[in-house]
Amino acid sequence: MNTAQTSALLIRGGTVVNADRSFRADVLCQDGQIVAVGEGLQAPAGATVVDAGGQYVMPGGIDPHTHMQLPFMGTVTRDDFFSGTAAALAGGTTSIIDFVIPDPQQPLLDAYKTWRGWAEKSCADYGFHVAITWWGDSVHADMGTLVREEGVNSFKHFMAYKNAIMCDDETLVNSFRRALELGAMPTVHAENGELVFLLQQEMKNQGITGPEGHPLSRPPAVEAEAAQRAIAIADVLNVPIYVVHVSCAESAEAIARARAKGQRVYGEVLAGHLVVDDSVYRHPSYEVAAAHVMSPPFREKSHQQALWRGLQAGHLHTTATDHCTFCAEQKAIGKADFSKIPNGTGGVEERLAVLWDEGVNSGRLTPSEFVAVTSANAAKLFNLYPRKGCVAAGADADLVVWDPSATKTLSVKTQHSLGDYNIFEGKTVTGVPSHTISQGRLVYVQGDLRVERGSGRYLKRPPFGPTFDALGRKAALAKPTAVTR
Ligand code: URQ
Ligand code: ZN
Ligand code: ZN
Repeated sequence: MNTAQTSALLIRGGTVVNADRSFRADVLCQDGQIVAVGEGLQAPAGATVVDAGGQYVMPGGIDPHTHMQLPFMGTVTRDDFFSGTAAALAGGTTSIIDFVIPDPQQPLLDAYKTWRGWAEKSCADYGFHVAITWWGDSVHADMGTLVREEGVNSFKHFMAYKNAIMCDDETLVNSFRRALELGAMPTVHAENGELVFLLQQEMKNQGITGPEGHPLSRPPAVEAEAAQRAIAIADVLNVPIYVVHVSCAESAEAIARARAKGQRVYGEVLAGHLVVDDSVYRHPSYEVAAAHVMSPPFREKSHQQALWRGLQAGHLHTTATDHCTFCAEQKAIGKADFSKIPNGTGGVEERLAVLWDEGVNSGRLTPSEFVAVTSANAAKLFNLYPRKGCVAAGADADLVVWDPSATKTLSVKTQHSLGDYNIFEGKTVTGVPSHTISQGRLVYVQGDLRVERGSGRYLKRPPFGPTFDALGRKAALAKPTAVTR
């Protein structure tokens, strides 16, 4: 008998924070769901009671951008779906949306089945965006199957990574139009892959082969061109669009301009891009500089204010991590040629603490805005709301009890990720999870991780229908379908 099916959990004495408001309330969970939110709730016999006095009780974080167990640039990321979701839970994130990335010409459904198999070991709930890396009749057909039968309602397009997974405009146009037909959200990695390729050659021709060449080959203009192009294509086709890892002011401004004229464009910001700058690429140690090679690259510091302003203004909507961890020996693949350094950094465990410390403690975000950008908006945009992303009766019992006065120094020495680097190394934050609850079970308690391999569930995300929700997105016609394992 699964104990989660019978034991109750009462979180008492805390302040509940949802995206719309904060209020004093207890939270009662039973059989994996929140069953009551209110003051003075009684604990049923045998219930576990968590004292949340002086703490916040918030929806578990949703990270809409991770790459666990990703085969990429000749190697595979160090975190698999178990270690990566365990790290997420340790940081208060209770759901991830990862990516199925088919090889060009590989049937989408084949790749989807492979990734579903890999993800079986997850210990937190997970969904998949499916990448469109080529175009053909079978892609058109498989997109329909994925939406109608597999609960995929978002399709990713890499505009970078020429000679690998890069989409040309023909693929973008065909796939965006198909997504609109299906009620799915197209998302883009917006960098002009042709320009990146040419600038990489130019750097190397000038004898620049070290990691310092990485940001030089991907300046903000290369990202902004692709962001503007993707937004323009979406505008002509009248399809919503979600831009992942917006890293620079120019892209944020392009999104703001489009939204100001009523276009449905949504933006995602990585925790890393909010606090790490491009000085890392000039570090004398190859290992340190290479550890920070990810795309789009960490930018000159002034871009960070534009990203914070975007989150505050509401034209950037979600935060993520793009958790994609490679260790030093893997990063060494590019020792003689920076364009071969596997792109990716970690952060799935640190995202909430970094956003709280830099966002709420600084006064940039209210606690409710923190919940919006770490959980609720991702749930709404990818049609998991209100099952996920809010503390309310009927929602999944995915919660984080947040101690706003506890401090922690983020470090590779204490992280749960299997990566061997931490891009937030040495950063001392105030405000960390004291408890994480997943499916109504205590999975993290004051540093003690109590995860169960394979306990995570695949999240089916229905397509959007013809009506609109609070974010201007087409709200789900169908209720989120039952949980499947
Ligand atoms: O581009 C991505 O999002 C994947 C391949 C992770 N790597 C990265 O550098 N962002
Ligand atoms: Zn990307
Ligand atoms: Zn990514």
